[in-house]
Amino acid sequence: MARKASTAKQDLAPELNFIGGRWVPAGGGETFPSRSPADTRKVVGTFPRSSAADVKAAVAAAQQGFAKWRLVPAPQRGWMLAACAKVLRERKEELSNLMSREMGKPLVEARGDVQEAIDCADYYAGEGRRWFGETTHSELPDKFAMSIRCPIGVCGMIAPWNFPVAIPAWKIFPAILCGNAVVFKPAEDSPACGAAFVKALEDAGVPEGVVNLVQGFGEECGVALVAHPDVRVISFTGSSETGSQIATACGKTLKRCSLEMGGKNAQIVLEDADLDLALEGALWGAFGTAGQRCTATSRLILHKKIRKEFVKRLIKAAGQLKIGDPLDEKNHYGPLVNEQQLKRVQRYVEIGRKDDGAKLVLGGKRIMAKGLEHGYFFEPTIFDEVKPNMRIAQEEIFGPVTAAIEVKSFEEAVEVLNGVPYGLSSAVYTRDVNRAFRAIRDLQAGITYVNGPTIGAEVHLPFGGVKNTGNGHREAGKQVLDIFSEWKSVYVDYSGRLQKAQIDVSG
Ligand code: UN1
Repeated sequence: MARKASTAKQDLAPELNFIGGRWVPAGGGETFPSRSPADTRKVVGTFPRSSAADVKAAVAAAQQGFAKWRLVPAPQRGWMLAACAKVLRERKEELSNLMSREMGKPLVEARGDVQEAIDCADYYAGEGRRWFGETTHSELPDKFAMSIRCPIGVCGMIAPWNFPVAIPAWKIFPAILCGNAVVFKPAEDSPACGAAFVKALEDAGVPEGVVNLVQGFGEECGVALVAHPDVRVISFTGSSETGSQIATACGKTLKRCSLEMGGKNAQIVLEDADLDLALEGALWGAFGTAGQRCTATSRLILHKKIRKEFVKRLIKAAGQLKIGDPLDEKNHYGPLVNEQQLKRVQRYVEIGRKDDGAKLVLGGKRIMAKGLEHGYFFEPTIFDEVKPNMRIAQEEIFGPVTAAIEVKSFEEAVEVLNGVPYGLSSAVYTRDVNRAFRAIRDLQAGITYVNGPTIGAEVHLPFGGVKNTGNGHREAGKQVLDIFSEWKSVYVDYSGRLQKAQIDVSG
């Protein structure tokens, strides 16, 4: 394989793979372009189109990296994360700018994305000194017992484009804190962000082989990563369909697999809610990031006493949102990420209008205004009089589309919120503390907000969902350490004789 020397430090996002501490092209020499969704004539960069052979090389490099890294004391691994936080902080503006150009989220949100990665590095840097196990008493005399966390090996990270720095950070920082090595495949819609993130880690001093990067497409290199026998853990964020295929493949090679998938999140607004607050929450939750968050508010469950008023005010406020160039700070949101997403959103608008028979009360169209016609911009879209079983109220759309559903009571609101196959985020707006706590107890979701929108999870709390949203794991928080480490129980017998557990002591 022709190998280029490592790139200069000032190169923000090298257009190469990163394997064993070197920036290299794909073995087959193939490439693919990353285009700006705000103007597809603009190419952000050209990245390696990797194959199974590249994955093999990256896994081999990761195994070598792992052999040394696992022996570095956890607090020192934490220091490395502190160094990563510093470099990310220094590059925040450049990274945010690149992100807005590459995947289209507005600059202010791109800064938030990079900040989430910085927060993550800071948090897990501290966890390096809290890599605790437990000590306990043996049932036998002169015997010591404890449990310790151990690294696992090579972890494959398959990340989405919608949080192209934050989500890789959620996955990679805790994994390497636990002493593992990583092969990271960014989404094909955000390769530049993936490369820039890995470059920051390299420049922070992460040793060679510990973090490896393979660019390309799911079918060509993602599948190979999942199938590789030396990869012990797969962490995936994306659609439930792909997640299910990954879980099946991981089952065959008995890999641990952590899946973070779809959502159909709802905000409940009860009749006693502060409507101004609920309105701001709905606007941000439904249309922030053009609705392209797995936590986005794609349903509004509204008490019948306030539905008409709330929808009227939402139409007015959403109608005033500015959509356009994500680098222009006056705009509220930018384009959808690609043509496929645009078509998906258009298809769901048709389904909502025709098949479902819901009432389209705002938007519903691609924006073709002058200057925006080369991008995938879409109007803020609201459906009213939606019934809970309609497809637009059941299936994930991933765009600036929300569906208003009327309910008669708190109990019905809970039932409607729970009546979908997903369970990631949920929100309830009420001034009644009793109903707030009942919602916390009864809503089937991994996250519940009281008087706040469905988006905006913080890195030191567990993140994930129930039902088809996940497979029982949680990212972020200290809970993610259970994905990236193995527990070992240790017994030290200092009696100098054979002691038989369950036999020498009987109750
Ligand atoms: C995602 O969309 O996959 O809670 C993650 C939020 C963000 C993370 C979203 N902090 O909205």
